[in-house]
Amino acid sequence: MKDQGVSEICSTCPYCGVGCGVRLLADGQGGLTVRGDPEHPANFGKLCSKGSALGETVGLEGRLLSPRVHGREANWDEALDLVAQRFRETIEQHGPESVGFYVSGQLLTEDYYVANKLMKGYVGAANIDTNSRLCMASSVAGHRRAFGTDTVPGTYEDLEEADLIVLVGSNLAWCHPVLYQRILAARKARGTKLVVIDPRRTASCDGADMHLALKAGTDAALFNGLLCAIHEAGALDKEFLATVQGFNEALIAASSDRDTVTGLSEAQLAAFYKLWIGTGKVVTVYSQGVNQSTSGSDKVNAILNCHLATGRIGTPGCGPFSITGQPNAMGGREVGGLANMLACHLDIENADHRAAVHEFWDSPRMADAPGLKAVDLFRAAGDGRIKALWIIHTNPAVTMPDADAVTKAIADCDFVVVSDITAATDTARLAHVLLPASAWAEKEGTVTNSDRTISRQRAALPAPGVARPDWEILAEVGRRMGWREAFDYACPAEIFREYAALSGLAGTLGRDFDISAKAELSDSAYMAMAPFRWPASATRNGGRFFADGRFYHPDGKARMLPIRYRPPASEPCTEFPFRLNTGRIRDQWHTMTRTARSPRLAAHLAEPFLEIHPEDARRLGIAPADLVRLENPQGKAILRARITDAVAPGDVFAPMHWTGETAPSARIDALVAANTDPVSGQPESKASTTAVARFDAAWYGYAVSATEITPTADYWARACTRAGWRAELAAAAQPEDWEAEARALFGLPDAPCQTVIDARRGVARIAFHDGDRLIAALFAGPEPVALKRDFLATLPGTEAPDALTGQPPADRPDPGPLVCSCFNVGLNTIVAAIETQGLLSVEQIGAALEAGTNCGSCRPELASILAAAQAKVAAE
Ligand SMILES: Nc1nc2c(c(=O)[nH]1)N[C@H]1C(S)=C(S)[C@@H](COP(=O)(O)OP(=O)(O)OC[C@H]3O[C@@H](n4cnc5c(=O)[nH]c(N)nc54)[C@H](O)[C@@H]3O)O[C@H]1N2
Ligand SMILES: Nc1nc2c(c(=O)[nH]1)N[C@H]1C(S)=C(S)[C@@H](COP(=O)(O)OP(=O)(O)OC[C@H]3O[C@@H](n4cnc5c(=O)[nH]c(N)nc54)[C@H](O)[C@@H]3O)O[C@H]1N2
Ligand code: SF4
Ligand SMILES: [Mo]
Repeated sequence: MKDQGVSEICSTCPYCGVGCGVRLLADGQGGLTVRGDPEHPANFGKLCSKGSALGETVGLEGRLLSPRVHGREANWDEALDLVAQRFRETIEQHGPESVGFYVSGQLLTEDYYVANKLMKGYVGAANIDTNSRLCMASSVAGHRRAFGTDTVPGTYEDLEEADLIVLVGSNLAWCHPVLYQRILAARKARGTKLVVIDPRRTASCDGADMHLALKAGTDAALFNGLLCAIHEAGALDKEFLATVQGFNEALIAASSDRDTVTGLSEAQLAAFYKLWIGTGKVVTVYSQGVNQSTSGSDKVNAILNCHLATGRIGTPGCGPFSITGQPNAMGGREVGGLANMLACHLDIENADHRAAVHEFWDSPRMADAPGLKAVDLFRAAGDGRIKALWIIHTNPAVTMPDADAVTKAIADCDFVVVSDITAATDTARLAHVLLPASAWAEKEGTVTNSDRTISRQRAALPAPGVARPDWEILAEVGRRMGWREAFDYACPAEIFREYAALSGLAGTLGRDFDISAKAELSDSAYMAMAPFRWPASATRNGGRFFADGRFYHPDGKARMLPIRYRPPASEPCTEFPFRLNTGRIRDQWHTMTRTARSPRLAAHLAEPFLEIHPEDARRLGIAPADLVRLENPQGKAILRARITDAVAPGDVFAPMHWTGETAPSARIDALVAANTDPVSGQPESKASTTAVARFDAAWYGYAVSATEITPTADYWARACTRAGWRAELAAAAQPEDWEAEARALFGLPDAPCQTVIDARRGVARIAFHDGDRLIAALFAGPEPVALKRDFLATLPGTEAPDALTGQPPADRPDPGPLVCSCFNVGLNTIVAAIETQGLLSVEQIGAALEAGTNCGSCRPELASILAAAQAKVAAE
């Protein structure tokens, strides 16, 4: 859709499930300006740090620009014919169950629709699963058990109309920043109370009234305790309970659980229960701390039980709110991306549903049973049951639990196809055939965000090389496998119409996902389609669900489930005493293939780390900036220690983002056990166990360079900077020749260099120049090297005559680690301004330095920097 006068294009951010609207302006030379869409109902013009930096990530370096077959460049016909032929032959010889697709909640709905149709209707098996299995599957299972349908009842407005918001296992401040800012704004206006339930203190706690640091995995016991307290307080909604089955059984089960397993004090529990029960308008938001658990579905139902028992569902400011992670996680659930669902909320186990879809597609076959879920799909690839696997828009060699085993399974599989936009990912490296996809801002389609709003993604840039949209690649293969008519789509609008028509059929079968009002949309109306919330049918238009007491089980009633707390699958023991929690950081997206290309996003946290409690660190002899080694039966890792009481003693936390490309020893999923929830099949990504020890490095190094650094040390982590690259290094043995080490590191066999080397003490500083410009420098020593890192990172490409001192000149103070990525403001600058200008609030910091005044993603951190500075003053 073009804005009048200006050639801005309205689209949707490709990152999180908030689904912010963006306005795109191409400069005609491959560049793109991105701003928030003031009219989009998800964000009304706001963007977070990742959304604001989108323009920095659309460059073509690293892009996969042409198909590759066995590592060599190929044309589309050759690559597609090979894929179609190998899949067809495998099916002929070994049956439809011998092939699989592993897809992604980042695919557009149209891509997903074609993939699902190809597998379930034409291959005739259901071995298509998605990374949403690692993300939303427990919420899907919980919703289906309680409501008879996988539906989020509420809308984003509820976050503004609630009087209490409870974040359970959600670091909303970093993972859904625009929603967190919407909550903080409402809080300012109406005093909304905010409670965070998370074993770890996170940025989301900075704005909260209460942080319940429960013991990992005990959420079900906590919400069982709440259900009992609701009952005891006489706070049940008896009228609403007439539309709910299973209350007594749920209460009996809850009463036999003990909320003391949460490790929270009686006073904390009582205060939380009182607040929840005493506040009419409550929204309970939950995310991966709930879903990624072997009791994830039960945690979800324990939460839903409390909302059903009080009738707090589907009315303004009320309801459980499973917040989706990926931009189209919700769309994927709607369109049947999971191995145990059909499209449009139709059930694969239901013979009538299967028959209806079969007839609608007029397809030769139809899957008649659920397929393999992600963890089992890769196990089957590893043991030869799956002989041809197509991985689309996801990087499982990094993000699946037991990632080393998954990497081996992909490597061992007879035939692996990967569709990606990035040439070198840990998964792409294992493919027999690589297919170049068009990226965000180069293609057309739709996505559904966390509150059921369907928005268009639109193209503003031409696709580079011969890249093609994912739906088109899938349709090409479908046609080449012999199903010409079924996959003869000319454009995404055609796919969308077919999907909308199928949803109408689902509507007649009594399902809620019905967008049949869009089934006759013209191509131009599809191109201009404004965001809308489903349902969109002749009888229903948007709105909330379930306040009317109408649910989607055959009897029309909801279900409360009897839930009993179960601990995580692996309990800490003598050998593996630590509980390993994992998750996200503010400025990186998953395996960093896009966000790591933005220097300002990379500057926020430039290195993988392990949060560990000060007592544990002391006991293990781990000092600040030391490296730590993790080891468990699945794998090993080396990360930087970050000693903090944000985690409980015995717990450690590591981010999920680093990969073979960015920090090979920090692929944390190598240590995550592949234990899954028995109902949802979702892996327990947040509760493995591990041993932790200090990593005894013989030397530590820091390197900066104008060109890409490719280290080989035992530990390394690299990030891009405005001036080139930076890297942290460490190894168990000293190099024999420091200068040779540095030359290999930078790929500079002949460049002139300055050196300060004391081989006996193990100290080396080496700088390479090209004329009078510094091109690379290495600083190494036997201890973690104390340097002005952020300053040094700016030096490549400049004269920097004193680079080897490692110190900035007096007139150029070191800004310190980046806090505000929009205005490039570092920690030291902020602390200095607080101290010298006597700043007293986040607003005053903004007025003085601009920090926090654009996207707001760093406001929680500014608040904690301010609090720390004030505490320091108070102590002085
Ligand atoms: N910056 C950024 N934002 C993102 C993403 C990203 O990669 N980067 N990814 C997107 C995606 S796909 C997703 S799914 C979402 C995820 O969004 P979130 O779920 O908010 O993010 P996580 O950091 O994975 O986990 C949330 C919290 O769960 C806590 N937790 C661990 N165990 C437990 C437990 O037993 N109980 C409770 N109550 N809490 C526990 C962790 O300490 C962590 O702080 O983020 C989306 N947004
Ligand atoms: N330990 C641990 N592991 C986790 C989690 C956790 O909390 N802890 N969280 C899990 C969750 S919730 C999620 S959602 C997953 C996410 O994990 P993944 O989906 O595996 O991670 P991404 O980095 O998002 O992978 C997306 C890939 O698609 C490529 N790509 C980008 N755009 C396009 C496109 O338009 N078309 C195609 N074909 N490819 C494209 C990118 O280059 C990249 O390789 O990780 C899971 N793994
Ligand atoms: S909150 Fe940030 S990452 Fe999520 S959709 Fe909005 S701009 Fe994108
Ligand atoms: Mo996710």
